[in-house]
Amino acid sequence: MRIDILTLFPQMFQGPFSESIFQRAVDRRLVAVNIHNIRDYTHDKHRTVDDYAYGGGAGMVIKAEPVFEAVESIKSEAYPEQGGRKELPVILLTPQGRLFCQKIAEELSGHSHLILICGRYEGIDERVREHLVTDEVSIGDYVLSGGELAAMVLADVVVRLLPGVLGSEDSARDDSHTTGLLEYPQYTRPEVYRGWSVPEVLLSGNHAQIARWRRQQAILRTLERRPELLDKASLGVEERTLVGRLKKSQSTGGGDK
Ligand code: 9D3
Repeated sequence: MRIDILTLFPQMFQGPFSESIFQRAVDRRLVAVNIHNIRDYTHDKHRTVDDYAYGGGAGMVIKAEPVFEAVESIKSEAYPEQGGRKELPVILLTPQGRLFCQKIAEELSGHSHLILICGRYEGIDERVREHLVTDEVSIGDYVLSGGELAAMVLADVVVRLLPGVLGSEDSARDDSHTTGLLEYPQYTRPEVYRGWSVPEVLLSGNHAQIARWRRQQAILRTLERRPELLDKASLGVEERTLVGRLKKSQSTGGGDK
């Protein structure tokens, strides 16, 4: 997969993408990430990327022109034989976008090329949205200073899904967003730390019992912290009955595990 990121702050991308899993994917040519400074696509002496809003109001708006030229130049370079006219996701990171989740990441991981545009200031000229962008994504209901961190989150989540990126160790792990449950508690040595012991069952060597305990803990933890996840989680018949019973004891003020 190829990911091109358009930003006014290219330096922000230095650290996060040199992290282990991501860098390993780049080294193994499973993904190529190119960071582009929107300012490099201006033509005027002052390299102007933003301007006042028509109609007035505080704050600056990112100009359409350098953003269009950046996307068109990336497409022309990548697909010269099609005259740069290739349909691929051009995603604007914006608080107004659809809420990012594992499902959207899976959808995006099916494309061979993504272009991400990071917004800043009070916004971006609406013509970019209307005539260039194919998709708008937000990473959550909180206020970031710009789309850069959101683009990094999206890229990280998507790249992890590419075939061959995760070692068998990682991918075999039943992580919360594939089982639909939160993870079970984990322990490592020492067996007793400051008087706090590791649950007996984990030391038993009884693998069936351990698996059952972990599954039960995952369900319990999900019920306590993210009950809405249980509606979509894939649970067995007995597990559903267990959840039903636990919910009842919760509502009768059980407080008991
Ligand atoms: C001060 C401007 N705000 C007026 C209500 C709106 C606003 C615009 C741009 C608030 C934040 C931002 C910068 N954030 C993003 O560009 C952004 C974002 C976010 O803030 N939260 C979650 N996901 C994303 S994706 C891009």
